[in-house]
Amino acid sequence: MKLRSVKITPIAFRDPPLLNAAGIHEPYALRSIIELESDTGQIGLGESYGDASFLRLTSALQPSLVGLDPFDLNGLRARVQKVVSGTRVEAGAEFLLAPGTDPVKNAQKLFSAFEVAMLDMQARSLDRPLVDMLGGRVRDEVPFSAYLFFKYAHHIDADYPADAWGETLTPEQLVVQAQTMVDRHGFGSFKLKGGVLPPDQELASIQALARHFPGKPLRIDPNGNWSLPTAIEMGRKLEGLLEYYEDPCPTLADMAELHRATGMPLATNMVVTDMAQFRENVAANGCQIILSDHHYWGGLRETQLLARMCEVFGMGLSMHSNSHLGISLMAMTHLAASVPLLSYACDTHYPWLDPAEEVIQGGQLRFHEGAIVLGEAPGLGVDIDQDALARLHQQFLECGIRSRNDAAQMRKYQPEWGGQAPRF
Ligand code: GKR
Ligand code: MG
Repeated sequence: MKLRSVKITPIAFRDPPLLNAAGIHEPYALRSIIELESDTGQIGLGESYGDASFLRLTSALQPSLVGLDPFDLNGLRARVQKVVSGTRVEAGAEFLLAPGTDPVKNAQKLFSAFEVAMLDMQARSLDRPLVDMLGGRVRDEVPFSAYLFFKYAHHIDADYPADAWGETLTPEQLVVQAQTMVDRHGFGSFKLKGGVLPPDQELASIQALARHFPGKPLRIDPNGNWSLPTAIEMGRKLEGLLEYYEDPCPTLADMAELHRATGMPLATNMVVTDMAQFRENVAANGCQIILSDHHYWGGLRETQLLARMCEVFGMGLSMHSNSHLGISLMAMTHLAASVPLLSYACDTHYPWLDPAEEVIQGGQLRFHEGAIVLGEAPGLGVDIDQDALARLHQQFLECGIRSRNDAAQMRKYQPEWGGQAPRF
């Protein structure tokens, strides 16, 4: 079996005005959809970043993949290395919320995007679920948490009607948002995207969640937007309320100091994003929980390796997420189902997806009591809706966004927005 065609389609989908440390989401989020086809008619699917610099890399790689055996992942790696070493590293986004926007991760991002599609093809050719290419499942259901955001009611500049969620800027509104997530999807734990409002208002929001959902695990993630003194002060006030405290301050040294000062379990998807940082983290004992993301950790198998490393060093593991569609959700699910150590429910932005914007056949995937249940369908278990893909590609061509920039978007609301971190 050889790859006969490699198609990469950039798409844009509607994204709500969610607030974060960098600013605010733009009206459209970008992704790329990868479709491989073999000379035997087998397909393989992938989903990854859709910003201009990533698309340049995928286009550079594309011709060298035709003729490759889909089982030859080392062949993929060699081709990725060739493309990445010949590419000038472009400046990253103004404010890095996650390494997904960091060009330093080009090789890992590029390999991962195509590794998933090749594993999907391998699995389909064997009529097995993708998880079987990863050693088989250790669980049938992968739990996700409700990912809560402060948000505005509508975008300042969208060419479509406001979403149905409305505004969330107060603890009361946040509880309503959380309850809606539970009613719709059955989530049993909650993550609040913080670093947005003054810290005491975010504390009040966590306290309101704790009152409304007694005993349910809670987390807050200020994306490094709190200084060390603020993070220590807030940590003391949050004492007993959190299952973990995610990336409150921006550096590994700060996280280590915070852990020494508070003893709280700290999680990260910002200061441990590769094995070199993993090693530094072990030495510093900065973070005790690593939030993996196969899109920038170098693929599904590299993330399994990370999981093993976490086990060896007695750390916890869960998953980070950016705005994404169902192909990514299923890749995360197959991976998480294969990993013995999955200490916490995974993050996902998926509930924020407008159901009309999904690219897979049958529409949006459903959570069952907060989990995605893994079936027996071959590969990732999803197929592309070609009409939806064409529509979302057209939306990409027309939306005008080519690289995510939450700070520039925020300046449309607040022209003086600086975006420096830590802000509090
Ligand atoms: O999409 O606003 C967002 C998130 O803040 C995202 O960019 C982060 O990467 O979800 C992320 C996180 O956990 O840090
Ligand atoms: Mg995070």
